Amino acid sequence: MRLSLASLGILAMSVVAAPAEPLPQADKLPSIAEFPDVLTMRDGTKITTKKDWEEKRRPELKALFEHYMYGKFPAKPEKVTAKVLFEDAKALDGKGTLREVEITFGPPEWPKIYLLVAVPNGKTPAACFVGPNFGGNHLVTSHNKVRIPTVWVPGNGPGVEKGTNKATAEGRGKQADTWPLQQIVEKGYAVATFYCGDIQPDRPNVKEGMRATMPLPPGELSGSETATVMWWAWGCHRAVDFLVTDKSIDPKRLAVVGHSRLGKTALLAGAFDDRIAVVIPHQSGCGGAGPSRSKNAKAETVKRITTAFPHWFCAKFTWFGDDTTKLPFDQHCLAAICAPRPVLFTNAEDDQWANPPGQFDVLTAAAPAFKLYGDDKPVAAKVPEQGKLSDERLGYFIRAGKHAMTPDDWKVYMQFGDKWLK
Ligand code: GTR
Repeated sequence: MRLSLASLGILAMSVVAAPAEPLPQADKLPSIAEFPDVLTMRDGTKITTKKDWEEKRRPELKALFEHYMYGKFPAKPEKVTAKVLFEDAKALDGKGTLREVEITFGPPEWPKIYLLVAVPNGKTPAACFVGPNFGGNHLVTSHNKVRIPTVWVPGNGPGVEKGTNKATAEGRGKQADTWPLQQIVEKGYAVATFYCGDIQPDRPNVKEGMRATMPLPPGELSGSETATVMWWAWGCHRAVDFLVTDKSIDPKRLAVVGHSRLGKTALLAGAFDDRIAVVIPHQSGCGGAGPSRSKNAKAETVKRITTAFPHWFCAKFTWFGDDTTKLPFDQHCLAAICAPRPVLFTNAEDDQWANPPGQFDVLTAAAPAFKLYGDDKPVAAKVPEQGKLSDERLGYFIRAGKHAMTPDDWKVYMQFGDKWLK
């Protein structure tokens, strides 16, 4: 089956306005010690209406994030096509239909996405969680028809032969807990995931993935070129291109989910694509839901992340490693761009590296944008107790335990979905 999505005219992406004049270097930016006010434009104008927010401040913020942090938001592909590689209507103990879809969106040499989609039998069209995974679809199910990635995968993943960075069938089902397909379809939700490395392998200095389509010498990112987290987010949008045409999915009820570096991705993907109804970055930390102006000494810093993972962000973000007060935004502005769509930050107590208390501050500072849409109490007054979901429009959850995405975390995503996606 081949579907032409572009012909359906559904690729409406948000438009990013170019700033009126060139944006300055970090040393020419004012120092702002606390989070910059989300409703104040760079020129000092206060935003008080939804209209001005959507027409002025929101595009300004998007342009700033592109320029200084994630790099350019790539244009939408002219044509997106989908081919179902296999379908099993009796998968997941007969509870769901499992299929894998090859999504093509460029010339033949460009990467493709392989989207694994599980849909609850008899309960369609269903709300759907979508997001990238760390090492391949084959890791999240032992179904033997699921494709094994042929591109570079992280060497420490299950079933990867030492020193090869090649995925093998040994890995099948070894990370089924991270995307618990059956648990999700049993609750009446659909779920869709793809290997992030199919769009951009998680390593710097190699001309591969979407980076190979850019006119750059290998590894060279000098300014605001599209960085890896942005490519992953853009990949989520290509998955959405398909999902909104799939009859078994409700296109109005899509939630993006991701863990850690892929949680950073989920937040960015939600901010830059209004087709996504709910945004769930899990333990995403610095560069995601965690503030750059961090007050938590145990949390990852901009300096550290841009040193250890320079390719995740555009080169200009390194300017702010020694002085985050120069940033003309903080991560509350990214959450605010999602308004009025619900956003849930989920965390774990032992994962201070991801800065759970700082993430709550980010939600609080994003609230004024949500209030413009008439929600007078978009965020809880204080951090909820451990294990208890605060399900406001700017939701928050923290549990005991470590850095991981678990079946219990999925229960929380679905609890939030029961409120905001039903
Ligand atoms: C860490 C990184 C974090 C987080 C994490 C992950 O090494 O410092 O920002 O993204 O990796 O993705 O698991």
